[in-house]
Amino acid sequence: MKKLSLILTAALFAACAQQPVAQPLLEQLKQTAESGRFYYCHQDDLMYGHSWRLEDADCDFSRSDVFDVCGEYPSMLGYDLGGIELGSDKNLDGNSFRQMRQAAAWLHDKGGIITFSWHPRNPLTGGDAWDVSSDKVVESILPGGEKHDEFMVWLQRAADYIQSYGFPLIFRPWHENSGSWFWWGADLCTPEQFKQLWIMTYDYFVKERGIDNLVWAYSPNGVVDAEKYMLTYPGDEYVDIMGFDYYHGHSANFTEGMRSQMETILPLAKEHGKVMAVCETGSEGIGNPKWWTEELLPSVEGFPVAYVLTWRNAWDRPQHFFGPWKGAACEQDFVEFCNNERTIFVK
Ligand code: BMA
Repeated sequence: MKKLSLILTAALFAACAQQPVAQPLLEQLKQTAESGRFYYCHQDDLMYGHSWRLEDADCDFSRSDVFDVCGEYPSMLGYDLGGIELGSDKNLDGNSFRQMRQAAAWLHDKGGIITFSWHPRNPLTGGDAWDVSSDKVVESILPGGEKHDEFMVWLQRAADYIQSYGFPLIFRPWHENSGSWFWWGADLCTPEQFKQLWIMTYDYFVKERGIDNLVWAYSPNGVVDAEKYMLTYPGDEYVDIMGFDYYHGHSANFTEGMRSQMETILPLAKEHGKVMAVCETGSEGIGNPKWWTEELLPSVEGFPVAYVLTWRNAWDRPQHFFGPWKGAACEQDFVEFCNNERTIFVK
């Protein structure tokens, strides 16, 4: 059983992306990674779980699939901004933006950390984030593009929401860009356009809006080639975390596949003075009941990673789960994972 210990140290002002308010969080992530431990993060935890979800009027956020199984909460929550760009009350998976903020504050008060991803709609076609029918989308939203002004309103809405949190957060925009399943993916824009998109986002948030509570995470998917990883890297000034997304099934052996990612990224993270993290992972439906201790833990063994995020437990798709839940075959194994000395949970 472990308690989350918050280690806040004096700020080290290196040449990196984070702003003063985010600095203690970044230091905490660095020190945690160096200590050999990592935060366990679960996407959409507290909002819903396998076969349950919050009602709109709910303001008690104590239910959690993770807690149901091990009696402790994930030390990190992953939430998604998808839908905020349109001014919606709920995100793309039906979570209320208000409740996400309340639940995040609830876990933050217990020492927890929040990380945001963003699956925004396609600003050119009107489709969703997965609409890759045009390779002109990124171009269209960059300065001078036909959708630039509209897209700046999307950024403004996302910035307003993030600003309403008032405590440090991890922001992981434009993720999995090494694949081509999102409109900002590898085959849909040039590396230069991708970097411009990132820098435009950063400049608007940080320089124009003065948002100083974000730690910025860069997270391509499944890249084992250092040159490819760096091809779309926006620059040290704009990134704090060098992470990656990698799922079970990407290669024949998950553990080896994960380790190859980190063998590529760790030297880069060291060279650039960044923190490494597993920004998204999981095995959909967790076929191996010992996945947590037989596959996930060995995959990060010996690597300094600040956190490991497993994706969501959909409440309406019984096989679409990546975390534990009461009754799942992996229940007991997850308790062992929770009790392992490396993992950090919140009581
Ligand atoms: C995907 C799936 C979708 C979901 C999306 C955004 O991986 O889980 O069902 O809508 O992420 O959260």
